[in-house]
Amino acid sequence: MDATVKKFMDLVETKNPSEKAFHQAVKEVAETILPFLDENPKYKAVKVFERMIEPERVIIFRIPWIDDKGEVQINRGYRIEMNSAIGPYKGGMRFHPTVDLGVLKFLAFEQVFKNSLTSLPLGGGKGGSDFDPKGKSDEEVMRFCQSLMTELYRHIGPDTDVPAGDIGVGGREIGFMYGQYKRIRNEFTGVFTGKGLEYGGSLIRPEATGYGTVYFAQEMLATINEEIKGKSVAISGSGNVAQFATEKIIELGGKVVTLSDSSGYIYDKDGIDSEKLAYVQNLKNIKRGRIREYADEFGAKYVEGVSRPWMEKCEIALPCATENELNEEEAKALVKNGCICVSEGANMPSTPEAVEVFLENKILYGPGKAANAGGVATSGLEMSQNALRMAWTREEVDQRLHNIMINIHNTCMKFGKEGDYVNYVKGANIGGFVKVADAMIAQGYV
Ligand code: NDP
Ligand code: 2IT
Repeated sequence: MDATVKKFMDLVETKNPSEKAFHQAVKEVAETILPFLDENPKYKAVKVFERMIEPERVIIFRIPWIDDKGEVQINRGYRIEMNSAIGPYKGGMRFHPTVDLGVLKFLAFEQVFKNSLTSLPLGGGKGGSDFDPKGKSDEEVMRFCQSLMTELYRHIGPDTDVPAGDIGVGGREIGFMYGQYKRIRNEFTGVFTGKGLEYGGSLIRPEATGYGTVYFAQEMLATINEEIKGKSVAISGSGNVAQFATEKIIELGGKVVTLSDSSGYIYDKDGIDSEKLAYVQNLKNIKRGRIREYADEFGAKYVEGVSRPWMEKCEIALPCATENELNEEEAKALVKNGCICVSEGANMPSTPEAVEVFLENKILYGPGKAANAGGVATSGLEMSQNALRMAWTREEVDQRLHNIMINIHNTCMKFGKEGDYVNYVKGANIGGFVKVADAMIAQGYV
């Protein structure tokens, strides 16, 4: 490790012990930002980067609720208000048993750069709970969401902090949290994004992260005169992001051969078509079943206990499940099997060693903070529509989303070009950093 990065990381690790995911996210950014600071001393002198790794505010709270058996349950709630230099805190809520302070700080930190890349006025935040929605009844989820919001309402607002969905938080959970906020505050306002269409949601927001990840892949492929049409695509996950990445790949003439959940993955040599995707959406969103059932229904291969489909042959890989779901060995297998493009729908799905393999082999690699920014960008568009008290058409929102992804790609090209190769990691980190850093300098030591 470079000595400057090591010194910086020693400080981060000492100050934030046992926050491994946060260390990983900061280190990845530090590797490109610290050299950039040496070339641009105006940022270094006022310690902008040192300030950016310190959240503006962290809220941790108790969430008591009663389960269907009448027993008291206690979860922990969080909201990390990371950076508001360029707009209100913005970022999703995650409900998953692995949620802790370090995970949410990594996500909030990434969100600051991602939101800046969208070119919309969005600061960075993230929140959630160690609550596991799996196996809970709708009533239990509602009681939990209401208890969470009974505390969180005092910290958020349409011009302060605007949460949205993430793992384990979809339309159902957002509805319950929004309802409780409105009830307590007596305000009908755009305090959440990802809302239902009936109460202020935006068309295309559910599709946006998956579509955006594919639009970003399209842009990367165009730089080497390639396209999605006719290519085999491996996708992990089968939730919101994976479903709509699949939908867009099908529309563009690619062939999706894998999907997964935390129990295993399916490989369908014939490809997942629209009809099979509709089955997955019903299975996952309505029945809340397991991906194994897809294999039973369509006679595809199912690998139990392996959630990561990366040893299967593909030309494009879209990791759309969770962090660190693609390691060095899997990255090497992807490259060896002819994969030319990795576009990350998930946040930090590739380990640092895997990223190294992609960069060394000079394949197209779009890191999450650029490639999955379409979700939060469309959240920004939902906020604009709420402020205008208007709703744009599906075509209009999709067009704006597409243009934002093209712009993010251009920003990455601008800051990431290394000869013939585009280092999108460097491009996204520096491209995201500059706007936030300039705003922080303009606002003084706050
Ligand atoms: P969902 O909850 O809708 O889906 C998550 C999927 O990933 C499920 O198939 C789930 O399987 C699987 N998964 C989750 N955790 C694990 C794990 N630890 N190991 C293996 N599989 C796992 O979430 P989203 O689709 O919204 O989010 C997916 C990723 O995309 C996350 O990294 C999220 O941060 C990122 N993202 C999401 C955005 C959004 O707008 N929703 C925007 C930008 C990024 P199972 O059902 O078995 O749990
Ligand atoms: O990681 C992310 O960008 C999200 N989960 C979406 C955040 C948002 O506010 O739409």
